[in-house]
Amino acid sequence: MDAPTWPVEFADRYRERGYWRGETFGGVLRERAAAHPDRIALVDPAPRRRTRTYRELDEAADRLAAGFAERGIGRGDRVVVQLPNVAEFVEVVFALFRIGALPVFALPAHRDTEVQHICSLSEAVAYVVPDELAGFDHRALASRVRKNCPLLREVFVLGDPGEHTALADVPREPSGPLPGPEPHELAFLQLSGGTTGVPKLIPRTHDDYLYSLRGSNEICGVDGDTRYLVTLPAAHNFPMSSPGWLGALYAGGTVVLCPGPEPAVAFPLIDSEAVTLTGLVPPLALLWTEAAARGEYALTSLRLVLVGGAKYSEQAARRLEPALGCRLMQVFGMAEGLVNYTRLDDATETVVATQGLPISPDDEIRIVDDTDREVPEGEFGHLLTRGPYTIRGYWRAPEHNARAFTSDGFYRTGDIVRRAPTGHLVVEGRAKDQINRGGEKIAPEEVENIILAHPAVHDVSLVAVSDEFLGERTLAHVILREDAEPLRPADVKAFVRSRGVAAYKVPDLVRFVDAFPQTGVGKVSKKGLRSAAAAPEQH
Ligand code: J2J
Repeated sequence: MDAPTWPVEFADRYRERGYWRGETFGGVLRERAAAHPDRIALVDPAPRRRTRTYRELDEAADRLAAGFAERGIGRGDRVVVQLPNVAEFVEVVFALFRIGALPVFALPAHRDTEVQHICSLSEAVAYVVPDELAGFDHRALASRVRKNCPLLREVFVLGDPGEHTALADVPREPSGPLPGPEPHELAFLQLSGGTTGVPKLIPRTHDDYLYSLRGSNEICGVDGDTRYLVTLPAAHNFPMSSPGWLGALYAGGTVVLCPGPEPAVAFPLIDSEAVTLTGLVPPLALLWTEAAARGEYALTSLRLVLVGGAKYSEQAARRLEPALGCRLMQVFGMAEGLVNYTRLDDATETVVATQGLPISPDDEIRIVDDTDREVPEGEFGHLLTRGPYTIRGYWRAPEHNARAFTSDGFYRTGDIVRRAPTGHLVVEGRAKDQINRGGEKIAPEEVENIILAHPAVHDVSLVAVSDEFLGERTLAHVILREDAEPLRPADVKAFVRSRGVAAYKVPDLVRFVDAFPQTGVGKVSKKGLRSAAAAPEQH
């Protein structure tokens, strides 16, 4: 088995209680297309405005599914999808859903290191990329990755294909119905933020993910009139499911694909497309709040903005509603499952100062000390959770699963939380070795391993330092080899960049030290490094 799943008594209960309804993504789209074929499902505004009705999206998914099947992509096969916020992203994903092939979601920012890892770990048979994005040639990246991944048979390119296959050339002849997946089977693999050297893959089923969408829609009031703006990268779990573009499509609403998250791009779209709902990470929420206060755009259609992915300061949260003229909802979620929202009828104090309540009455929450014993009510501790849409284990990672899950199936989130008197969760911090750079998650070990490959580097430790805008930035403490030529911070950053990783993983700051602070037991003290971090960077 590729990943642990829910024990049968849990699965039975989740079905009895109506959480798992036996639907699949392919089936849901088919039903919506039958119910309201001419309603607009997608608006892709750039470079020229294109729309897809539900019928068009349904047909496009069918045709592309037939073409993919003809190219040998079958049920259960993994296909790495790395596309920006465009209509084709949604079409490709639904085509794969129809076949029962599993999209594996890479972020557009990912480079050789990440894509190589994701393709190898998932044993992907195909990889879907844009030709170029933000001046970066994804075809060349695909060619390099293909050399190292013998199982990767196909590269499909949106745009000019170079040496690969154009997505537009995949045959689009309609075919008979494909057998398709069962609701309890995997729908896709999502990426974990990662706390170890390499990210893990998160296996999500049709049943469990569709429940999280239905629950999110109910909490956020998503219906057929919702116009959801995909501001963050569509591949990330937050804009996909909380309630996200999949939630909006589930409800028969309209999804507007935003080509960039900055106010200059998003605000005119909100006005011209009458956007009602979107989701932002805290740094973007800050930018939007400041930009909206300038009053250049009406933004009258906007009803609700969700903010999550990283800690949102209470002070910033208080300013959002008056500036944007809409409701704020905080969301504390994770691609592994559990998602918490403040509620539309919560008092302002609760909305600005807490990270909400779980979606489901069957989300089990435990707040425990270092020995897994529950802490007294209101005190903080480690958040453990299990429930009808929280995974029971990562994909093909038995050793990691033994650490990341309790023996009775609770996921160790790595987050430190407490319960407010209202019962809402408040995120106090983090026990996991991860840096949250404005919602973008960085596993220090992954970046440390890259820096260690530099011939002049003896040892390195990456820590978070607090930052007013991003919440956290990264600082690399580097010990050079005794015989090495001195390096500048810029050399270390350029080295990391040259190894091909997402730009957000390049250390913001680099400092050269002679030794790391040690803990009592002789391990590197990350806490010591953070408190020593106040000193300025050397040049
Ligand atoms: C503090 N930390 C938060 C918050 C996530 C909705 C929203 C976010 C994600 C997401 C998601 C936080 N305050 N409001 O998948 O569906 C940190 C926690 C958590 C980790 C998960 C969704 N919201 N976090 O961010 O898988 O540390 O999902 O465990 O990327 O982000 O990261 P990720």
